[in-house]
Amino acid sequence: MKILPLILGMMFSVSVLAAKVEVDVVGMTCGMCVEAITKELNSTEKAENITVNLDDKKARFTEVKNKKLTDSEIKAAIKKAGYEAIKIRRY
Ligand SMILES: [Cu+2]
Repeated sequence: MKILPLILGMMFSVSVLAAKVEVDVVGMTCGMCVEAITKELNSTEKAENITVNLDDKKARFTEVKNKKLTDSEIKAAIKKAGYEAIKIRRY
């Protein structure tokens, strides 16, 4: 049984999976807030599948493959849009 290459292959494919990120944002109240935040996250060119939800006040996105968007970059982008990122989760 060639189990080792299989395990290594699985580990590799997990490591290159883009992280999903969820950010709690303070201050957004309407659709224009949603647009502003989406635009700033998009302009980092390190986030994709961006969704900003007004109901739960969260921004969600996946990191572009092999491009790590750090917590401080996320906070800076949200701040640039005029809001504050208070909690960042990766999973
Ligand atoms: Cu607004």
